[in-house]
Amino acid sequence: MTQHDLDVLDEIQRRVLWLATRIVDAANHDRATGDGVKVGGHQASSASLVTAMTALWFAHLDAEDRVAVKPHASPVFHAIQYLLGNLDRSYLPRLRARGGLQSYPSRTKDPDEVDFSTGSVGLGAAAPLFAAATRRYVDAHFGARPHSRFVALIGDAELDEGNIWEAVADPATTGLGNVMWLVDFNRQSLDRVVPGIRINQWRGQFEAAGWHVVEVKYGRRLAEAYARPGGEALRDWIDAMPNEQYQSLFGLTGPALRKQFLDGAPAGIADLIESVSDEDLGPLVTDLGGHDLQAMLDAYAQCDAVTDRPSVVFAYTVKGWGLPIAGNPRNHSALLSTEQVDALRAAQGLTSETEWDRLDPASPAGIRAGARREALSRAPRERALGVTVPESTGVRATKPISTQEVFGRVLVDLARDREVGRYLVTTAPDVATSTNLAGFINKTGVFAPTEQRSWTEDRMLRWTESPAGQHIELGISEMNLFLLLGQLGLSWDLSGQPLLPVGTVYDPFVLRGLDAFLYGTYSGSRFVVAGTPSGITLAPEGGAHQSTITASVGLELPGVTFVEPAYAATLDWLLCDALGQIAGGSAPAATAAPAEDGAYYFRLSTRPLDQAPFEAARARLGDAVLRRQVVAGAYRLVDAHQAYPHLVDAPVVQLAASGAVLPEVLAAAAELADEGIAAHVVDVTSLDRLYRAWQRTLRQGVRTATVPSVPGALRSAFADRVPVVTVHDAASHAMAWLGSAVGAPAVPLGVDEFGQSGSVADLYELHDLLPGSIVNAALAAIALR
Ligand SMILES: Cc1ncc(C[n+]2csc(CCOP(=O)(O)OP(=O)(O)O)c2C)c(N)n1
Ligand SMILES: [Mg+2]
Repeated sequence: MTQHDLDVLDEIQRRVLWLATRIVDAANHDRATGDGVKVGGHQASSASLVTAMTALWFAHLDAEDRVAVKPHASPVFHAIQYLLGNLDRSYLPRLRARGGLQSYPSRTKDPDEVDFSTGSVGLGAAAPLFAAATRRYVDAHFGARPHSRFVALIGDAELDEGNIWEAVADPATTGLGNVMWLVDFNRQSLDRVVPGIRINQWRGQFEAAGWHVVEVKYGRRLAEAYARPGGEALRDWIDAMPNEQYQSLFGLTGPALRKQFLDGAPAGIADLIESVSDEDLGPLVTDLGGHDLQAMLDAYAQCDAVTDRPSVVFAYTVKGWGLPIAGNPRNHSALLSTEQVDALRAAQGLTSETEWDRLDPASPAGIRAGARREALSRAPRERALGVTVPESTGVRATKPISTQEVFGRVLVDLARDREVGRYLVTTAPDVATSTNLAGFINKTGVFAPTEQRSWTEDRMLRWTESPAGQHIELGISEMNLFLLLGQLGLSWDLSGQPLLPVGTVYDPFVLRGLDAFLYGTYSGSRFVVAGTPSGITLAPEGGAHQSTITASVGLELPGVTFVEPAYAATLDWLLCDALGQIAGGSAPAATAAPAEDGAYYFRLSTRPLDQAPFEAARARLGDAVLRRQVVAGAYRLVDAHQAYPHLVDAPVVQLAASGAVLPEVLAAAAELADEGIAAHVVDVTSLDRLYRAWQRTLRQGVRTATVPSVPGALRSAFADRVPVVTVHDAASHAMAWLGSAVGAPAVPLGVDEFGQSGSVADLYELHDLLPGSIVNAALAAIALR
């Protein structure tokens, strides 16, 4: 770069710093929220990345590159988008306001184009790595896309998050030469100056994982001082200085700064800086590479040159760079005073009339911005896959079968489908075989970037690894599972190829990856995940492997549709429907519900269930009606009045249940019939869809001050105002609301304590899930009426 170009970039970065600072300032000082809650924002964390980000957007990135921006630098991102002409000026004073700029970059909520959402530190950092792994998969299966670089801008304290190291260590992310992480190495976290000197540890960890490491430590001024006679000693002293001492220099000037700098220094250092004036000493000793545009551009070029492994750049920066709060250990959430903002505005040559202006389009800076806008503009991407997923694979089971087994079979069947098969991609954190993906893997193989020789022959499981494989195996990291699923589900956008991603995980360990699950769905990703096996029905495995709260989690997660089928055909219909929706098909006509725009969570079991009761319901209702009800969330598995016509005038109760416990519920209904009570049995296939349907009508009533109706999905399966017993191999709370929904007392049965090892019958007995308890619960529900 010529000096002229660097001067232009410098002018741009000064404007970026101003806008980012003022965006936060305006949020806090120009708007009255009237609620007494501090608005907040991060001027210091933003300033820290101004140089690196200016260099990226105004001199390095291409249109196809994708960047994750650390959460607290969102004002810098928006300032840059504004200067590029991609964001309307009206948004600038609206950081953290409803409908305005989000506090942290959001794919789904920000007005400008955000590649990766960030916020929960660590996740946004790892996301581009999994996006790059997804691109490698897409290129191998569908032909090479235009080259992209996947960049993450991350805070140095983010490296404390374990998920970072899980991502770096996983074999699925090795060798990704188009990845660059840029660590904003300001040596400060939220609370404190990060103790000691950690760079050597970080470097060692990255290098051990096969990464290329670049350090951008010093700026030009210090580099020149080091080049002078004796300069090496100066460098050694600064290198050896603990973070705490180095950071303390930022608050000092004059003789006090000199004294602090020399505290503990070996003999001779004082002489080396004797000729540096008090005025120049501060700028010299705090001259770090992360604020040197040329040094940053050189570092990016070094990363581009290494194409066989990911790169990480440690850019030494100053938190609060260019602001009066620079380097202050307490600056994380500090806001400049109005006077300080006024001074900064004046120093920019701006006034309150011109403060939000874009760069003058006729100036060299404005011309560069215009050219960069052109260079970075992207073609629109298509989200829909444009294939038709069948409504059913026609899976049939004559013998008792578990939902986990049916899940595996349906996937194998879909893999054979000419249209759909090639878009399926599965992934699991070392539980592919124990969650019944073996059939799919036998059929499609395991993905590896290059052909791998197989050393063993196993007729039951052909673990053939090649670029054609459609299963991506991960190490045991549920974080990585959900991060990868999240990126596979955004492949249409980030890699120009929609996919049908399916992941499996032991249900209790969904919680282990929960924040990454949320991250994916908050980012608008669409995928299927099966939590299997689940509940205390996984009886012998004991309390550490039995999930109880996951049904509630699935029900409550926004952007996720939770389903828990019990019978083969119901799983088949629900899974085909879910994949159909992800492929961009229409919403289930039956429910007249709005199209679901999110992921699907299937909670499954290894308990084989007799399919005969379902076949009886099928004979009674017919496939078309039954399928519609199953997809909408519930159907009447046993209609007591049809099954026991003599009970037509008997007291009525309804037993609602999901999943593995249905045999006990059916047995209870039979016992109740013997006692002269008519018990309908409702198989709740999607608690989530039922709840949403109910909520929709309630909210409609609330918003229009009218009496809510009973939604169709509930009406077709449940009897109005008839007492309910809910039975679930999950926390009893998840289904307890059904009583309210049907307008009758409810007795919720479920698992509200940790489980233990035993047989299914042992544990069902312990948790009141055996038919006898269900019968008693039914009598109680009737009595409560
Ligand atoms: C998972 C998570 N935990 C905690 C926080 C709160 N938090 C936000 S920023 C931050 C410190 C970040 O320090 P660093 O990564 O060094 O960023 P910078 O110094 O650039 O602000 C913390 C603890 C968060 N956003 N996410
Ligand atoms: Mg930091």
